[in-house]
Amino acid sequence: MKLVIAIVHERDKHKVSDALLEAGHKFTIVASTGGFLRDGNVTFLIGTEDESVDGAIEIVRRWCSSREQYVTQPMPDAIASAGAVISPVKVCVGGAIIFVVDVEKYERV
Ligand code: 2BA
Ligand code: 2BA
Repeated sequence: MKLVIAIVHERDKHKVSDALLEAGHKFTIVASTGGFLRDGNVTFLIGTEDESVDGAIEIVRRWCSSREQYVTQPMPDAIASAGAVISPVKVCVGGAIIFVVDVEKYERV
């Protein structure tokens, strides 16, 4: 068994969860926050048999779109207090970030 951890943009949450449900996956959605942009995102935890991992990833891939965003990077305090001006930088966010990890034990008690 594997645990698929998928970090998805808030805007794609409903499309991904509807498609996962339709395909019969069991999953949990956790509200999360990107460390860099500090925007809300959601983390899907999908516990699934090995042979269904690719199907789950394909669903996430299909329903998550990448987008470009301009951000002003957080500045270290010392630089900010010196009055430095920084210009926004363009970052590409998503589609989705996916990790797959082995599940040592799965129990429903
Ligand atoms: P954030 O940390 O808010 O990052 C949003 C986007 O900003 C990233 O998009 C990336 O394009 C850029 N970015 C992030 N950290 C950066 C840095 N130190 N320097 C320059 N640019 C940076 P994605 O890579 O698509 O990531 C989307 C979200 O997925 C991230 O939101 C974070 O919540 C999560 N994530 C990405 N990589 C991760 C990792 N290795 N471990 C855990 N979470 C991760
Ligand atoms: P929910 O997803 O809200 O599911 C509540 C209950 O509905 C489940 O109880 C199960 O009896 C049923 N259920 C869920 N998905 C189903 C599906 N695709 N087809 C048929 N019945 C389904 P539990 O199995 O005790 O799960 C309780 C909660 O634990 C779930 O809440 C979910 O948040 C999490 N969970 C369960 N299995 C998971 C897995 N494989 N991966 C990640 N999270 C899981």
